[in-house]
Amino acid sequence: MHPALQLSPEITAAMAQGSPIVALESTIIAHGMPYPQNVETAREVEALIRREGAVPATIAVFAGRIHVGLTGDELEQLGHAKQVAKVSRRDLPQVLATGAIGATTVAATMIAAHLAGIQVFVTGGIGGVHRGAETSFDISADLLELAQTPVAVVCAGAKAILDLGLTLEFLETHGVPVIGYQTDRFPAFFTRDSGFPVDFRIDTPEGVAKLLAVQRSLGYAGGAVVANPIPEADAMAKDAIDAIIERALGEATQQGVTGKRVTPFLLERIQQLTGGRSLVANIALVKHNAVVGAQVAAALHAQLRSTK
Ligand code: PSU
Ligand code: MN
Repeated sequence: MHPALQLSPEITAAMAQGSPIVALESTIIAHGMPYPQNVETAREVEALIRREGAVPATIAVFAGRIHVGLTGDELEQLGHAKQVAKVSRRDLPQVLATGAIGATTVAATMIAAHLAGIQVFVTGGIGGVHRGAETSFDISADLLELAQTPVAVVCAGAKAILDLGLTLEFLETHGVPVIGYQTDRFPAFFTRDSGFPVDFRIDTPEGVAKLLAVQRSLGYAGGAVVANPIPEADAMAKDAIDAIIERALGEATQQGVTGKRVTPFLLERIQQLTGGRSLVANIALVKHNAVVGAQVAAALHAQLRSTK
């Protein structure tokens, strides 16, 4: 094991037994949802993954180590966001070097998962190409990580705060397959259809696992996006959420928000402007992703075993 990693007893045991493991990020806890729903959701997501027969590995940085599998106390610390750094690829060496507390983004969680040998990762939504990126150059490091690190990310697509068309173009250029799980359409987080198609539709965990196993066997450097739409019953009305996103984007520009603050600013404003309705949807879709991600991890695990 890499010396920067600190595995929890549960993860150590899971690795020794060869159980399927699912990585989870922590920026969604520290900077993506308010307290206490963030910590409650994190615990519920872990429980759902266990119920599906896999082991959850929530990842964050404490005292110079990357923790893989967190204690209840560590989850609580992350939940009270104030002094928690948002850690993407760029930030990881600095936060490890200083010993600060850090919540890992999709990019940094992929790095940690890969170091630990975990191939499936569940989150809510990935970062992407921001609207206006042709002048701001604001493209999430998540996309570049997907291009270079072999971890599959199960998500509900990406929020329409982004330019989803450009996000998909970027992924195509970098050779990252975007799989629609039981859908032909790329989902837009709160809604089931961004207006863009996915590259490949796959309807079963075994089918997804097969594609991932073949991708691995070809020695590709990068990962994959498994886009799992929010359940119909929890989806939001497109017009309502679009208007709120426009308003939040306008405020970000007006207030000169740039760099790593952009995404957390927009997430918080959307939550405020929807009066918490978006948070309910967010929690529902993350839980759904946890179930699908655990099933994919179990299927991948079974396939890799049978081909050994
Ligand atoms: N999108 C969401 N919820 C989130 C994030 C993105 O709908 O919590 C978080 C994830 O951790 C993601 C990060 O990896 O924001 C992307 O930040 P940036 O755009 O600064 O790369
Ligand atoms: Mn950015």
